[in-house]
Amino acid sequence: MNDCIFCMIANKDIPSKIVYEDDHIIVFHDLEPQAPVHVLVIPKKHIGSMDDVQPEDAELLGYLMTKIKDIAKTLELENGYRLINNCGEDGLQTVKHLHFHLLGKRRLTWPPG
Ligand code: IU
Repeated sequence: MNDCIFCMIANKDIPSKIVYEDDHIIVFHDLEPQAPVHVLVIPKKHIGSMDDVQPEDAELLGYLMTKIKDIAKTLELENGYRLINNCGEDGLQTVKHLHFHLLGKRRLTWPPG
């Protein structure tokens, strides 16, 4: 999508600190980290949110999920981490390109605010 900031990051039209990339997903550091490690894992394909996921996205999103543990290992999150998706207004989603926050390197609290 032309005006999607995460599509621009995926296309390298906007610079980001990339942690991992392949043909299907890209992982980059969040600009406003909420933990010592805070990266965003996104599919390169533009999907607006969890609410926009279609049956044909199952393989892509299944693939993305299988990569999380490898990304966590690369980031040395051996003590654990949290994977978060914010969806829609009540979920406080601000960027309308599906993304998963991966946070770690501090003891996180529960429940989230
Ligand atoms: P949310 O789940 O949509 O609320 O999270 C969007 C995240 O994207 C948020 O943590 C921002 O700091 C982050 N972000 C970014 O890393 N780079 C950007 O150019 C923009 C947002 I816009």
